[in-house]
Amino acid sequence: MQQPWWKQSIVYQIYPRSFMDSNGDGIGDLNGITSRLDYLQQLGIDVIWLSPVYQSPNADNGYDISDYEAIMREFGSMADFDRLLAAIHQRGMKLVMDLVVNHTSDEHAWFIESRSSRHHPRRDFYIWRDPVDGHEPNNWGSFFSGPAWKLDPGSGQYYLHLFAPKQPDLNWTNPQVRQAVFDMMTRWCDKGIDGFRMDVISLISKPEGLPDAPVLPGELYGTPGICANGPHVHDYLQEMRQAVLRHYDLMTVGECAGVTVGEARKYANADGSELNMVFQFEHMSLDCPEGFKWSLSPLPLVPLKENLSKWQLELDGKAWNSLYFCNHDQPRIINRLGDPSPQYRERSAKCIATCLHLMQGTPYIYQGEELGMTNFPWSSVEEFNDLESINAFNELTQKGGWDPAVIFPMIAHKSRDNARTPMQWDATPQAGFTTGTPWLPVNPNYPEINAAEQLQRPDSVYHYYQQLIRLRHDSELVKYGHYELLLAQDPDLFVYRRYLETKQLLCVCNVSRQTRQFDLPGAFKGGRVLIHNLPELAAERGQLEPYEAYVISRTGE
Ligand code: TEU
Ligand code: CA
Repeated sequence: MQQPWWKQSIVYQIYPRSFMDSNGDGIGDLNGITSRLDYLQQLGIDVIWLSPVYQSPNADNGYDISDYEAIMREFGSMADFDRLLAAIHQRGMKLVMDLVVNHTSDEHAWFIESRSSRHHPRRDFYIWRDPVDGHEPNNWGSFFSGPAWKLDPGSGQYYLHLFAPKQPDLNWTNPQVRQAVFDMMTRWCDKGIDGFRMDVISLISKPEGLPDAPVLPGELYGTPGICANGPHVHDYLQEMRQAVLRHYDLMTVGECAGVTVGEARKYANADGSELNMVFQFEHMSLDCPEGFKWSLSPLPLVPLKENLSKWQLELDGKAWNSLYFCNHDQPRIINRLGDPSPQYRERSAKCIATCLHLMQGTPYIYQGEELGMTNFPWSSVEEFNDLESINAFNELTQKGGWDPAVIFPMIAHKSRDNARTPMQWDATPQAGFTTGTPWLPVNPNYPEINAAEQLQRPDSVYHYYQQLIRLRHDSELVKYGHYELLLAQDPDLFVYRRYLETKQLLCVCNVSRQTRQFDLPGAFKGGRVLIHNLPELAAERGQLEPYEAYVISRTGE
């Protein structure tokens, strides 16, 4: 059976602000991306996902859009965009755009009109409510601290914002809102883009009657997570499929905060009625005990294996997985699951990549992940740009009773800004990202960790990713094989089997600093080693070095 291209693709996410600055203003831009396409082509990726490049006042770095059909001034022009798209297509790659339609910016024309009067025809484009006893209409908090409602003095009503006050939520129950979004999407599709990554699409349908939400431990407000997988979300996505998606050959991935495996089977149903795949969050929450994001606990391997294995098994044949550890909202994975010390940084980066890239699903690589980039050594809250980190620090110290000296390192460890420091291209000043002053500081480790150095060194993390990508492209087994976890309770080893007809492979990763004993199962003795992150060590020697990883294959009768 002919499989769709997005099941055979590896996606590379670009955060445009931090990728490459072409004009020295310290801000990455579209021409900068165009100038680095050869690097991506050489890596071997198929699809580029661009975080938002639309007009935005940048309260949340482009996730607050004031005009869906214009390019952010700092990033360039529509002509620059057209050139970028053409250059991507010329190289046989595809482009997926970020679609942020749970909310707009408060500077979007729709919101300006909506706010202008209770009687404006666009009033109902957003979610307005009267005060209740002089207070917010319910107890919901924002994902970015504080209440999820803001009073508009002009009309005396509150509007809902699950994220920042500058990100008012669209009212998806209004058919005119849906039509306006679908029309906008159609215009982008007609331009020739190849798909959408849909920002917090699981939140667009709010629960009937907007009831109070449970207050999680350590929180001050009801959880906005109550909006996940709401009553009409699947109706809206099916409508979107009919109105827009089915007319084009697209890849669609829904960012689905709060999604369960059961819900994912609907969003990403193999019948093609909604989206192609979702980003789930469960595996990235395992180092957030009781939902407390800022915890310093490491990602625990046994629950991580259990979780990823559940998704592998329960979506197989019914939906399709996305595979990711890194994006612009997540701190660097080496600092969560690997070891950033010089001794093990590269080896653990390769080990973690092996765990992920041998699974069934579409892998996502976030810029710099292919170099083993690490968290930034933050020393004060003034260095942060991200509103989530800044607001959390202020709220937790001012209202939450936290000692700043205790909470600061926790926020520094999990801050989204860790992923947003500039891409490290070479060892020249500012890592070759800009000739000016970068909008966020470059990680001081750029003289050791940078693309130029890794491109000329055959055993670099970059070349290991290149090999993992090639492995998937060349193998039906890697792409479509079934999955079975072995040694589920082992606290150090992540070992799984993939099988398809008579072919099978074993992925063996020691995700620890321990040297471990490991006997290769008999069926794989004499098998072919497909990839190995240590040179010249026999897979059959009965032992695994710290962070050693390899994949071995076997074709049976
Ligand atoms: O993120 C939504 C989301 O649920 C979280 O990952 C969020 O970033 C935060 O960590 C909640 O505590 C998406 C985008 O990826 C993110 O960059 C945006 O800030 C957000 O939506 C709002 O558009
Ligand atoms: Ca620039």
